[in-house]
Amino acid sequence: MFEFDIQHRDGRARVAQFHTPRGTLTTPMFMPVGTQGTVKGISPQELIEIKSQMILGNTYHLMLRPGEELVRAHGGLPGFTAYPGPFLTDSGGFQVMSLGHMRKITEEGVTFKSHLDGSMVKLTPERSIEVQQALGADVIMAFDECPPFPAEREYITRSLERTIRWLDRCLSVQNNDHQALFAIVQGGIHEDLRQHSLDLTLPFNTLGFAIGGLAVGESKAEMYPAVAFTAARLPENKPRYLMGVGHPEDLVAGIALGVDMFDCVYPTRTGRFGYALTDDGRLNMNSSAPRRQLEPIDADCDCYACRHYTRAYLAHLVRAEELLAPRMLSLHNLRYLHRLVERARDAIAVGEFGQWATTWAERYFKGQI
Ligand code: PRF
Ligand code: ZN
Repeated sequence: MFEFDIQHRDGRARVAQFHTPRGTLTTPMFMPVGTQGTVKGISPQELIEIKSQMILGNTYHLMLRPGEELVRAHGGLPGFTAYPGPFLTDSGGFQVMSLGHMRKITEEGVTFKSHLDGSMVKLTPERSIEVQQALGADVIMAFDECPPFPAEREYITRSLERTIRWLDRCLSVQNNDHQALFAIVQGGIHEDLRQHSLDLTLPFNTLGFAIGGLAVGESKAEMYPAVAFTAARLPENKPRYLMGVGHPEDLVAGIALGVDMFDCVYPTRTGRFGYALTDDGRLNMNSSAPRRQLEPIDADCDCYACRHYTRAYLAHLVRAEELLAPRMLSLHNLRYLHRLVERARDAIAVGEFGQWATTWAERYFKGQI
């Protein structure tokens, strides 16, 4: 049910078709984040229109509210959300770390105080998979621990070793063939710890592998080498997913290093804050310049906002705090990242990825204020 067919290669970058039960995905791809069972402000119809492929859901949020059984009663996330395409759910471990209070991590799992009602909740590898089975995503993630940054080497080591034992427990309860479980490589920014995690993770031979533990506060100069090291050692014929990344430049850098899948709240979050992504950098719609500009955010963009509205109108909506502003900026920003990976794929297909990436980056960073 899951196949990963590489169609083009250019350096370490590749274009592939990832076949899943709910459809075939073309990678490299950017996956919009729909934590609460909705990509904030964007309808499923709009997601289809901007050519989103796979949507992210979250174990932690959905098990606490509305509860995974309600989602199961709708036939899983596609029925619940009315987005008919493929989904991926994260296992909850990362969100417990960033949102749960008074968490206690033991070999058994993580106990934490719900950020919603303060009740004590337990999440174990087995429970995470059970919830993800109820949510019904096509790709589900192993229950891991993502240590904070910075963390002691000893802590990262003990944590990644426990993550492997948790992976083993996840696989022992993941018994259906319509959900692919991806393992997550940890190890922080240390090459030897990444290697240690790889040595323990790769033998499980899961249908895909994620690079976790990055974009948690380290610099990009620390993150990129860790991505390069890890991606180069993951199997060639399986999808590679860089979790929680990223910004436009991270997508371009990650694709160059052989990453196939990305997700991040950045396009929707920065859109809600009034920023629009363009090839000339990030445009602040709260600033004075766009208020008089009669052109679209991006003349090359085919999103609804760029086809219908001027920068001046959108800047007006932002200033007036109208609901349409965060919606249209989120829509545009998502489409920008989808177009960015589409352009990267086209460049890879004709063997011009390096040149395209350099040209793109020069313009993007020249435009940054
Ligand atoms: N593990 C999981 N989810 C994640 C991460 C991780 O390490 C990250 C790291 N940036 C984002 N989301 N399970
Ligand atoms: Zn647009």
